[in-house]
Amino acid sequence: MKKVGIVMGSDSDMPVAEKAIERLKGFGIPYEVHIYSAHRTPEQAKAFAEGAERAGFGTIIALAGKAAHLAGALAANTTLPVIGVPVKSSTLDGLDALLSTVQMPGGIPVATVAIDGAANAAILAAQIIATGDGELAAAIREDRAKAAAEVLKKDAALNI
Ligand code: RP5
Repeated sequence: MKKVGIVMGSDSDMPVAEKAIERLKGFGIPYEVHIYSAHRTPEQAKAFAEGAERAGFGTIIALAGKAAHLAGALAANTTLPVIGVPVKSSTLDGLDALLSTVQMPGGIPVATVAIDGAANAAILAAQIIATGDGELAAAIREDRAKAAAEVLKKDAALNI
């Protein structure tokens, strides 16, 4: 199975990254976690993106806060799908990171999830990997069915 690369701009992004890691573990998807910054270690970020396909990655999740250019910088150097997670780590409540991540110029897309939306990023990554893996696709369907059943259980328990 193809791996998912989780790249964060700083170790301070780890609490958010953990939500993605938990989901990928739940689906049994292999992953690697790295700290490469678009600004502090631009060469290493570029090298990772350039080598990612050859290294067996199927998609990359990039988490960054503040002037969050990491997802875009990785996307500029690979044709693998890149999922951007804007991290709420600034005085602007993550809106800065959201806009920095989502407003990509034409031709270099980044699939941007919600602020701190690392769990959804992992699910989207799983869905991308699952396009070539029927067993994983079934596991994702099962996961959704379980989540739906939980909602319906809560509905049935309403007593107002
Ligand atoms: C970004 O700046 C990182 O992704 C992080 O979210 C934010 C703050 O980084 P630190 O100053 O905590 O290292 O590049």
